[in-house]
Amino acid sequence: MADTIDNLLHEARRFPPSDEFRANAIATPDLYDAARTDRLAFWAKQSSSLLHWSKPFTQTLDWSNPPFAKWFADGELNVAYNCLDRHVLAGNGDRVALHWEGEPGDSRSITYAELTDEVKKAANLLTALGVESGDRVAIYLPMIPEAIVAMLAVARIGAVHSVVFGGFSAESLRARIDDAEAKLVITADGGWRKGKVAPLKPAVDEALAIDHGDGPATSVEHVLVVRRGGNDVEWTTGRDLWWHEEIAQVSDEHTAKPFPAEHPLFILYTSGTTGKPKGILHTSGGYLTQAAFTHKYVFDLHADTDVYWSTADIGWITGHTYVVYGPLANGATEVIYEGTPETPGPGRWWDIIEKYKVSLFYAAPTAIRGFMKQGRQIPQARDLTSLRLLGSVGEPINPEAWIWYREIIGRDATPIVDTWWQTETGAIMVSALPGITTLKPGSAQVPLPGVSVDIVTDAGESVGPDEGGLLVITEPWPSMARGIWGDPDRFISTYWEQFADKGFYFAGDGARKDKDGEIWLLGRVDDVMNVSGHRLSTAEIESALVSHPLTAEAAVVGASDETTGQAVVAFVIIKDSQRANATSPDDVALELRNHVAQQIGPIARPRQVYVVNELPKTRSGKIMRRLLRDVAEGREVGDTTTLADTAVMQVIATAVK
Ligand code: 6R9
Repeated sequence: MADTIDNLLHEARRFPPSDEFRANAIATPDLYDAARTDRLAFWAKQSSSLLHWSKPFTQTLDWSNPPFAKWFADGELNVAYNCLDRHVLAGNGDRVALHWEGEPGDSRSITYAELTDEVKKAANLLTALGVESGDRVAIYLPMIPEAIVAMLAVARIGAVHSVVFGGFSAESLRARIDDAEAKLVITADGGWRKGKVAPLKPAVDEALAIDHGDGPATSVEHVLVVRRGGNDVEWTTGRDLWWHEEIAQVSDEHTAKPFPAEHPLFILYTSGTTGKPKGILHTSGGYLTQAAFTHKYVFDLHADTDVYWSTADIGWITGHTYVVYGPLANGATEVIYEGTPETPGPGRWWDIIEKYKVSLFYAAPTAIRGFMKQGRQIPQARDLTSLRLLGSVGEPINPEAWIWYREIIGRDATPIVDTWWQTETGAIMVSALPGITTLKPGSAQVPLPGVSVDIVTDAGESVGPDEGGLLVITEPWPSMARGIWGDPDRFISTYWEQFADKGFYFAGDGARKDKDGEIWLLGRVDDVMNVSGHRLSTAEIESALVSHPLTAEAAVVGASDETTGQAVVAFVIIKDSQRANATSPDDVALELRNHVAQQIGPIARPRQVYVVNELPKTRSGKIMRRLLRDVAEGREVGDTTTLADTAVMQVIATAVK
């Protein structure tokens, strides 16, 4: 099936690096040469030069028990020490680590020396609460500095964190607590979202009270509560503790003890489309190596001058690798922001960039398309000239959104890195390197040095230029998942069985190679549509829809159809500035159906185009097409627990009727 995914996109715009950017770029072409010559030696060198090893490793990769890799296994390090103490010892204690911006407008700048002290205190507190190396700690916090302090304190004592998106339901939180048998939950009374306090502690109380018939007993011994929202909370004496009261009683002296490279660092649950969430397990040395390497080279980090901002929530893998571990391992100065992009008004992100003079900015396509919907006047009213590089992650970025991002946010000058990776890969795998790669809007482009990616047929054969197939990773990489918590068989069956004979990792994404052999992501394989025997990708049709002046954002699904097997059904959001030109939904539908047919071919012409105000998205901004398929096929809408806003489906279902 893979080799019949039609390849239909014709995007010819090219953006070579400017001479100025190239001259100062951190990445140099010899990285590719070095990695090609000896991949393991390349990673060994990166690891020893980017990290502090308390006990240096002598072995790079142990692949004797695939797919369970061990990287740098005889080495020892402390992850938190690498992110904190060593920068202070190197004389950078006064450098700002975090510029934190609260949603109501309060802010705090925290230096590396201060952050190190905070984490030392928190580490002492965790130890005092009986948390030991290997124990699991659930973190359910808003985007406040304590979230980062908590993660690093857990890492510092060799415990394992499981961060759950603030705002996930009590039921989802409980499932994750139970699966990991967490001993401690760190939460807040509430956090600011959309101008009000969204309570968190009540959800923890509710989660811990759930009784599945065997009594409400849980593994949780304590709930540590940060005061943020100021909302009233109920209190279970003996179990619940205020963070600020406890932290005031512990010492800020703490020596970080080294742990073996393969010591578990965190579990992060990915929902997947079906079944119970998978607790993806990451360990220490390999993960931190690739986090630091990719953060430095993909974002062209000049740690002493850049101000970096990834807008990702810590509940997402992007928040782990590119808010916490990568930037802090590299001694970067970064911005973190508590709230939503449109609070108190639609320009909030641009205000933050202006305020902190952000130079490196990393966001999701869903946000970019949201800003396209609102119009360019909003960012153009701010001074964004500090920006010198933009990144994208989470979904394919449509070429039109890419161009808008570059022109309106990047003053038609900054490189854009479109970074493909997954919770399971731990760090970026496919991306341009700024200063080297000539950029192609809509393509994630090339595997990073030391990373081996291919696009293959169902039989695992490499596809030729201009052909589509399945994205696989053909060699182990340092930050790869080490398993699914408590379920090694599921790890094998989900990712490694498809191409067991070849030993490839199956990512679950469709992709194609262009004439230059560069990679274009086409969407999840589960979402591929089959229309009269032609396999059509979601990404291509959505990009065609977004290339029409009326459209800000689009989602397409395949709905069962008596004549064609499946038919394309599209859901589109109209740009605010085009509302006046889109008063008749029938005219809009006709216009967009014809546009797709003309851009791609008659086979891709949507059977229906529905104009909607919102699309169902996960908290990391991915469109949940499964739910739209339910609507398109007139079914009861399925499990919506991982939606950012559960009310959205109601509105869409009504709009469609
Ligand atoms: C980092 C992250 C992983 C899935 C992945 C793919 C999609 C992520 C992408 C992209 C096209 C990109 N994805 N980045 N698709 N271009 N640059 O998103 O992790 O939440 O685990 O999702 O996201 O489908 O397989 P995660």
